[in-house]
Amino acid sequence: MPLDDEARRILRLNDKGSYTVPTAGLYPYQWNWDSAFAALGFASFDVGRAWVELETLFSGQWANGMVPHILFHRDDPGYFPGPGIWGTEGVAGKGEGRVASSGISQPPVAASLAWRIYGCDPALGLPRLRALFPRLMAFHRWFVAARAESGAVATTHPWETGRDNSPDWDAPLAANDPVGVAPYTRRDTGHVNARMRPTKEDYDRYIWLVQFGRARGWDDAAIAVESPFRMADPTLTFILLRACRDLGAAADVLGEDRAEIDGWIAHLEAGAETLWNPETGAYDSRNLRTGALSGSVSNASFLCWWAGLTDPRPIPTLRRILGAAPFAVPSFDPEHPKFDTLRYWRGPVWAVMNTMIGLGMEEQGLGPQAARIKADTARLISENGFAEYFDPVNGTPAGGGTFTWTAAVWLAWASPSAGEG
Ligand code: 9WN
Repeated sequence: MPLDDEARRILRLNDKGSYTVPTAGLYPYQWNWDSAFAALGFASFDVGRAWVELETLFSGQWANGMVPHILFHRDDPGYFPGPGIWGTEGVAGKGEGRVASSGISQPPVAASLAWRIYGCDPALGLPRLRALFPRLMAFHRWFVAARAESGAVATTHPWETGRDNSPDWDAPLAANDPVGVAPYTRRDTGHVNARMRPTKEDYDRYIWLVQFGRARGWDDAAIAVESPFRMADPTLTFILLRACRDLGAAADVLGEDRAEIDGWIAHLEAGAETLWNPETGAYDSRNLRTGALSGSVSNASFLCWWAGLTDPRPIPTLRRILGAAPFAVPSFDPEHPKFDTLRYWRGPVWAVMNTMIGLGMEEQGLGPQAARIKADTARLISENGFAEYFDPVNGTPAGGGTFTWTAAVWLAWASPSAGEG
């Protein structure tokens, strides 16, 4: 199928040998969750290369278990903020790791995708899964210890959630005046129309939070106590919960003890319930400084089924959102005044989110709605290309082009040939 060929061409185009960039120019480094999806895409035609992608990602793991959101393998002035701004060299948690990196993490989808990649070729995958297992355990252990004090997983920076400028973060960001941000030049708006990107007000606050973490030597305990931004997030919570279930399945195959993993699952399941918002009929983010829920219905709300929760409560809200958006799943509620069809995580459709939402819904018996989401994703890609994200009203491709994770989930899920052979 020609689109399958094009998707494989994109993965090869963005392949730097042992890791893959999300797209040349706009994102010239290895990103955490993008890389895990890249591995899933490679697994459809080169399982060995898929494992290498994950192994390179975990080569950047810090001594405390954290896997950074960006690994700066080779300096590139085309992206801001680069390694010099993060200032992670020599910090305590980083240990002896040699790869320059950011100081925060990203949604921990790696164990879930490693488990799927293992399933593509168990004979090849068994030793690779065995070698990665302790690193995955350390990553999850770090998340639970450093971020899950409320049960749900909290974030210290919008970039960590992967949903950078979601309206979820508006209130806590607005409450914090970004005083003392050093002058900087954005690079993203040199690659992509500024209309499709976060605003300057957002960026000032993103950089303020980077300076805040750096000033504390990226010390998790200090940041947990002192940061004005501590949000319990459905993306991180649901993706970690699912990843723990998949890590548990891996433990069973490897003959490893899974008691610790089962403890994490119980903790996160209880935490997930603290994100339920009866007023919106959806899972939401919660400000741990004030206790307030955001009041947001986002695409992360519908990751509950990917997390393995059997919960019919969000179904009416899902139906409403599917009815309101010509293309599912919009990243933010189309009936909310803050909905914006093109601005990044405030409306556009993201194919990777659709993949997790759709797979989770299929597992939980929501087959017809899952089929709609998969069909919309396939149409968006086949009519508009492998874009970073898409306008949910008319399908306009937005952000970067020739995008790795869009190509990867085409091959692994949305393509009519996905799953064959
Ligand atoms: C900051 C790479 C990443 C994704 C995120 C997406 C965007 C970065 C940016 O691009 O974030 O991490 O500079 O805008 O929001 O989900 O991992 O594709």
